[in-house]
Amino acid sequence: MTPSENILQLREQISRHNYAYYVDDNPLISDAQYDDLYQQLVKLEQAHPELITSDSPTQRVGDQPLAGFVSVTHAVPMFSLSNAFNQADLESFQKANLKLLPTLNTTYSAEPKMDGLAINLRYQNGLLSQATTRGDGTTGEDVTHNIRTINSIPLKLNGSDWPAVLEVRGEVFMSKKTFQRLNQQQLENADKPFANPRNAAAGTLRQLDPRIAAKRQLSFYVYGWGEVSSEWPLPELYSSVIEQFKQWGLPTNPDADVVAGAQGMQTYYDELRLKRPDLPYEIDGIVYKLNEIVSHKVLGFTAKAPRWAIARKFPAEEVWTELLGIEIQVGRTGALTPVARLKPVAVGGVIVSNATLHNLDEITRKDVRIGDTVIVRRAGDVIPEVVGPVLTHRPDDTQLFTMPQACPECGSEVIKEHDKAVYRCSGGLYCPAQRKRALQHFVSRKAFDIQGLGDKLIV
Ligand code: I6G
Repeated sequence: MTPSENILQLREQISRHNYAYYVDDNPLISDAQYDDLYQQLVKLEQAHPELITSDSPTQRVGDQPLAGFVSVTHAVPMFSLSNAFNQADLESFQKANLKLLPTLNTTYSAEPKMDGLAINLRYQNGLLSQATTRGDGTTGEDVTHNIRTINSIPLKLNGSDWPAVLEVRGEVFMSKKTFQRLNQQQLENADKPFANPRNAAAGTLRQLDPRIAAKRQLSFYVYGWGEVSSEWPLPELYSSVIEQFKQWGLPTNPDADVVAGAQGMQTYYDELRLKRPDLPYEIDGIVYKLNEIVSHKVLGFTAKAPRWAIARKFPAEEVWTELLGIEIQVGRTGALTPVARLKPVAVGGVIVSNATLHNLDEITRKDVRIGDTVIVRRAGDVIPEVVGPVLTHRPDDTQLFTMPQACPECGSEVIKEHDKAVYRCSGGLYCPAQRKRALQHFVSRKAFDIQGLGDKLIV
């Protein structure tokens, strides 16, 4: 075998094993065997640098950080989706489409809506040439350097029957497992943990240095397309397009399905809601698309979204836990905020042990007592909140909460503002908590933006 043939064979083997490992979650060889293949390739390429091409697995991670991000105008705009919040919304969606197209075949593809970021991947002659964020739908940012580090995204498509220009779209996300590992590392390095996997994925794509993205291990599922050169005979069904993408080596969501009518959509929803806590990734709903592509052409788009697709959102995840206590936080202006100390509980992909209770009026209105079993909710990026007590589980020995008369930080008198729900420490800058918060505010980006004087130094 010539070195050139050997190199091609090793690349092909490595990308096959990448797919088995990162997409199928079913490695066919040991890590040591994989490393061995990779090192063979590295050595051969070192001996024959003229044979290195950008689609080689050794070229995923560039070694130079970018100076900045470049804006890219999408060849075909990236739309968003209309939302449905209940079954009635889905029935209206179907009815409206039937009105526009009475012969409509109401078979839908159904797939989990990943809680990540939409990305456009452009392949030219089968090679990944550019990756762009959605941005405002018209213009995004070039994040090719980071996207190339995602091992499940092929740098070169399988086969040769792809169109010369093929843009695919999908979601970049971070699995729950990777997110937990990353946050553990953040804490060990005294860095701030990410609030949820979506923020972690967004923060990773925003890195200028691809070596950081490579360590963070993002994932990707394809769900659509943008510009495609005309020689490709687009299949008749959306599900067949996705199957074709899979054949070309692109990762597709294994939990996707094809369902019949509004009833089929409901059944898929019920089943996925039950599976949701055990899925390896966070989702915030389900996307349904008419499976017959001819109907996409007839129905077209509103100003913002396709008429042939809809996202059914899940209600915010709610869990029960114990309210261990209520502590007081003193803010920059002296306002006292009651904070619930909770028995740690997983909700919306993060462990929650504190939740704001806003103010005394809220606590009274919700009738929340220390010792209660409480319902905690977290919707998307929102700070966790206590929805209310589970009255059927209220023990006999719960304690009512009262606002302190003296500031817990400095002992100064607490004053209730007339006609307002706010209680305030009267200590001003004598109060160490107010001093600290005032200094944090002074140096923050919103105020004087003093670099290098972060929260860690202000104690
Ligand atoms: O944001 C999205 C998530 C999932 C999508 C989407 C999707 O399909 C499974 N599909 C389209 C067509 C769009 N956004 C615009």
